[in-house]
Amino acid sequence: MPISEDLYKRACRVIPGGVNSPVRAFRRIERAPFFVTEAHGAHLKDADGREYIDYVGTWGPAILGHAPECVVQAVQQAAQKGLSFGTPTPAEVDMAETICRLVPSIQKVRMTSSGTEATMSAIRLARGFTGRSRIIKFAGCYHGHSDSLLVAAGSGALTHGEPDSAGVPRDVAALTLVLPYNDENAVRQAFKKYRGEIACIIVEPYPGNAGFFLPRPGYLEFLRDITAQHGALLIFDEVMTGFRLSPSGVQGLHGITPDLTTLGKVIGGGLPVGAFGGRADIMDCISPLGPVYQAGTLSGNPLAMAAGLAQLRELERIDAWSRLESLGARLEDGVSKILHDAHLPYVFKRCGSMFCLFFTADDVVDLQSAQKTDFNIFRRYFLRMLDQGIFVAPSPFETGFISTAHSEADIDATLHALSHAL
Ligand code: HOZ
Repeated sequence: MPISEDLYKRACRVIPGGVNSPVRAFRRIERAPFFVTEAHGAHLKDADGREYIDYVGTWGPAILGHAPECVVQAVQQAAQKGLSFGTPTPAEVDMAETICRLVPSIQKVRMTSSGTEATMSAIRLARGFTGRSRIIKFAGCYHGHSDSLLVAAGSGALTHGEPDSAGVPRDVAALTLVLPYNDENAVRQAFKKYRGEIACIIVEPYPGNAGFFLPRPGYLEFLRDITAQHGALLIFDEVMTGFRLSPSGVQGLHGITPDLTTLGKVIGGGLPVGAFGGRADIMDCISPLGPVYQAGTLSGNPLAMAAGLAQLRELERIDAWSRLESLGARLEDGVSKILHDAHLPYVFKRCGSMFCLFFTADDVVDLQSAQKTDFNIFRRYFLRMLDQGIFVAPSPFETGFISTAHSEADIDATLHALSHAL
């Protein structure tokens, strides 16, 4: 029996569904997942010795590819000096200064250990700052798995059919207003109906957890204006897009200043990290300066800070964003030609190194249109790509990620596989 299959059997006995995060399961594909033993650059190796060109990139953070030397060395050096101190450390000051320099809307920032903690804390802060309870989120956006945000959620919750998780009290969920993304009128109506009650809008500015799609021209600017008009905060969840789509994320591409921003993944360089930050007057409401409580023993952990700082420095040093754009454009050109010749309905969405291939004829602008993607075609495509050594996420509702470690030859091999996968 292949080693991965055996591991999966053992895992299923002791881990729910055999996985520690639902997105890793291949349940909807009706297959056992493969178990990875090592990863370098753009390539994964599984327990059976099979190799894959990887477009999951540990769901975003592997922007320099897996185990980049500069990050591994930084972690090794930090580990020599201690693993966790539970006190302030110099590295977390360096990290905060780096984030504030790269993302001008962030005047102060607090580190967490995951994106979920970052978004959960940002919501609490928005409520504490405004004294209001209701929040707006958009259908299909995923902001981690805290109660207030597991409503019409994307990512694994959508893939496995539980976008409104059991266990979230109805009264908590009722405070989360869910609106369709890209629909300005829905937002206007909500602010009219709940005048003075809405603490914030939280949005993935480029949603990447129901596939990947983009805002209509002016939509993000509209969200900025209407929140300001109504005294509500605008929170950009840039856990996936931050430092990936530009040095200052989507907000840098649009010149928008959100009140708060949530970050993660890339600033951990592969170690568990998140952060939230923004306007100093809002951030100063956090304990010990203010009444909003937020904490974490491992927040600002020295290993994670060392890894994240090494990754951010390297991204700047090599100007990673132009390289990522050129690889993304190469993939997009090739996909367009192949899909056109295959006479299959498709929509390919991409910005820089984030992409998604939908199998639908209609444009994808929100959750509803994303859900028109043909699952049977997706399943066939996924399995045939996998058999040829190409790993894309096992769900039509996830984003593909390219790293600077992908080579032109990797992209061309992927396109070659695609031409045999449809
Ligand atoms: N946002 C990530 C991918 N959609 C979540 C990864 C996970 O849940 O493990």
